[in-house]
Amino acid sequence: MADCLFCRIAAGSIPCDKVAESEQVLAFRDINPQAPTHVLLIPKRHVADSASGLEPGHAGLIAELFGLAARVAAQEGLGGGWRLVTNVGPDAGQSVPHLHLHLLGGRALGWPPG
Ligand code: DGP
Repeated sequence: MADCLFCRIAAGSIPCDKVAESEQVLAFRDINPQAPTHVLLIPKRHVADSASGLEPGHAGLIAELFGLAARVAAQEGLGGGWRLVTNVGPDAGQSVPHLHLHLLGGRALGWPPG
């Protein structure tokens, strides 16, 4: 989608600090990090605005998102643990309507998140 920020990052027309990629997924550092490691994982193609738009046909993509998250966590040395978050809608604070996971780690994250 031409007017979607993360589509433009995936296309390379807006720069990002890339940490990894797989066939369908791009991982890059969040511009406003909430932890020492804060990486966003996005499908390169705009399949849904959020997790609420996912369908059974996206199973392979979802596995790839989680698989790349685990690879990045290992790459970042997060042996002590890490967290994946996906915000859906305004009450969750979602600001970019392109499905994405936040990978957070590098400090004690606390639970519940607040
Ligand atoms: P969410 O609030 O769940 O929609 O998360 C969107 C995240 O995207 C937020 O943590 C900040 C990040 N972000 C917004 N604009 C940019 C950008 O231009 N580059 C990068 N790397 N991250 C961005």
